[in-house]
Amino acid sequence: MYSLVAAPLALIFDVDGTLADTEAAHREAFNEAFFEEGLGWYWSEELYARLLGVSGGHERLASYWREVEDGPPPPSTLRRVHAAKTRHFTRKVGQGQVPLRPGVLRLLGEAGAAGVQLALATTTTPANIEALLRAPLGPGWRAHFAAVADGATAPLKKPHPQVYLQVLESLGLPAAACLAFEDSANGLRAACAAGIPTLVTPTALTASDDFAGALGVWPDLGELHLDQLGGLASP
Ligand code: XBP
Ligand code: MG
Repeated sequence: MYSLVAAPLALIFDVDGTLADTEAAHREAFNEAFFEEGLGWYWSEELYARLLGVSGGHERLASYWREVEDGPPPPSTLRRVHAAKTRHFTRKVGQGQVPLRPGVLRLLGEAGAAGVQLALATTTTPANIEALLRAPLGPGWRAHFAAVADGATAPLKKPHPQVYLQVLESLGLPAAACLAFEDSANGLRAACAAGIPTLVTPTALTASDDFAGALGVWPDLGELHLDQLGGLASP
């Protein structure tokens, strides 16, 4: 059964992997925190691609700890290691090391000019969002977004739909009037569970994910313009 998606009233963007290809910087930051803590761990690209199946850096750490250590992960250690990792990540990203992906800044501008609302729905921390968006959007980046739901507002991480449900409530819009952008299977499942039509732009780390249920899978947003978003066939 296919129905056409009307021109969306709001665009809801995932952050990591969608607005910017940040996971390489996250992985480096995790490894720098592990070295600092003397944990003797090192997450290779291959291992990290598997660990990304767990959304949320804190949850990812706990899951890996249970995999490789005896006994449950000490909460205070998890908090300390994740805080160290966030310091390393925000330093890297704050130096402008991670640019927005192709087409993102243009699409944000087109939406703003057309009065289409913008929102963020992410499992990452507020500090990471701030560090990532200050460089391309300036210190007033938050004003571009009508709603932001993140790891601080939504303890239940993707594929749970909590961040998307929070954004829909803040926007006061029905799911079908919005369009979500994601990079991963967990993110797609979260947006679909909230009933939101979703476009996927995978990264190298998520290219082999299962994107069943997506409106479409694009390499990036470089060729996609706002006026093309209405009329997409939804599954
Ligand atoms: C992707 C995630 C995040 C990042 C790490 O978030 O799962 O956990 O991998 O960031 P998104 P934190 O929903 O934006 O794709 O360590 O801050 O969680
Ligand atoms: Mg993502």
